[in-house]
Amino acid sequence: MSSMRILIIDDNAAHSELAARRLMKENWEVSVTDQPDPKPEFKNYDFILLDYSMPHLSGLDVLKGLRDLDITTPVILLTGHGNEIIASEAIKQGAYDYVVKDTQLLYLERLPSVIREAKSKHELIETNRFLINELRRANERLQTMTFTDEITGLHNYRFIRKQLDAELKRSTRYSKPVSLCVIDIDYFKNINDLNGHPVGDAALKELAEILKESTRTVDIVGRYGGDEFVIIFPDTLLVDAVRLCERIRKTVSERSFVFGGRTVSFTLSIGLADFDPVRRKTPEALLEAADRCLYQAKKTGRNRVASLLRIVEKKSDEERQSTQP
Ligand code: GH3
Ligand code: MG
Repeated sequence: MSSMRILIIDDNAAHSELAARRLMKENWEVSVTDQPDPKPEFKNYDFILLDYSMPHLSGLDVLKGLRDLDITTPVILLTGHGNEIIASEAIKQGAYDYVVKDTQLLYLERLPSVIREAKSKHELIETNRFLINELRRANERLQTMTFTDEITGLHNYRFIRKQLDAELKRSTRYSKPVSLCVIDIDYFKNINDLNGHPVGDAALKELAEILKESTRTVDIVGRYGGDEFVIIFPDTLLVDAVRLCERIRKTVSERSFVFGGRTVSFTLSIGLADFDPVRRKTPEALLEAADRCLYQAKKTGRNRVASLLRIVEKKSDEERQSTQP
C-alpha cells in the first residue's frame, strides 16, 4: 500500500493541507483540488477523500458524476458533525466510508486506518467481481460445450433430446404440429476410406452449413452422432417438412465439394415423422418412427426421402392393388 495515490477534494486549503500532511506521513502520494466536478483523471487515484461540508456542493452529485464517468475509485467522505444522515445516504450511493471531522483534529489520526480498511474492502470487492465474471464466463463455455457438437458447431444429441422434449410438450399443450427428420449420409464410410478422415470431417461441416442455410431459424438442427443429423421443425406439417427435406436431398446430390484438393460428392437418405398426440407423443416414439423411415429410404436405394406419409401412401397403394380383383 506504500505507493497509494490519494486525491483530496476540499475547498478549504487549510483543511486539505493538514489532511495531506498527515497522509504523506504514510508515504502516500497526495494531491489536492478544490474543484469537485469529477474528471476522467480521477481514475488515476487509488482513493478520493471528499469533503462533504463544501458549500454549494452536493456530495451525492459528485458520486453520481463519478459513476457517470465509470470511475470506480473508492471515495471516503469527510463530514462535519450533524451530517451523519447525509453521509450514510452517500454510502448507500456508493461511498465507502465516512469520517466525522472534529475541532480538535483528532480525526486526522484516524484517517490512515479508515483508508486502509476501505482499501482492503475495495480490493475484496474487485476480486469478487473478477471471480464472478470468470465464473460466468466458465459457465457459458461449459454450457456451450455441453450442448454443441465439436466438429460442426451444431447442437448435439443432448441438446436435441432436451429441445425435442420441450417441443413435444408445447405441441401437446397447444395442439400444434411438429415434424422431425433424421438425415444420414449414404456410404459415408467410403468417403473416409477413400479420402481420409479429415476429408470426412470437412464433409460433415459442409453438410451442417447446408442444413443451417436451408432451414428457418426456429428449426433446430443438430448432429446426432457419426454421419447422422436431426432437424426438429416446430409448427410444421409433415407434408411441408418432406418438401423441404426433398429440396435438401436434391441440393446435396447435385453438388460436388472440394476438400483439400479432393473432389467429393455424396448423397443423403432422410427419414421423417411427425408428432401424434397418441402414437408419437414422446421423443423416443417420434425418433423411432423417423428412424424406421430412414431405414426404408436406405433399403429402397438411398438418396431419397421417406416419411410416414409415403409409407402410409405406399401401403395403401399396395393394399389397393392386393384387394383389386
Ligand atoms: P450407409 O449408407 O448405410 O449410411 O453407410 P455408411 O458408410 O454411411 O454407414 P456406416 O454407419 O457404416 O458408417 C458411418 C461412418 O461414419 C463410420 C465412421 O467411421 C464415420 N464417422 C463417424 N463419426 C465420424 C466423424 O466424426 N468424422 C469422420 N470423418 N467420420 C466419422
Ligand atoms: Mg451413413
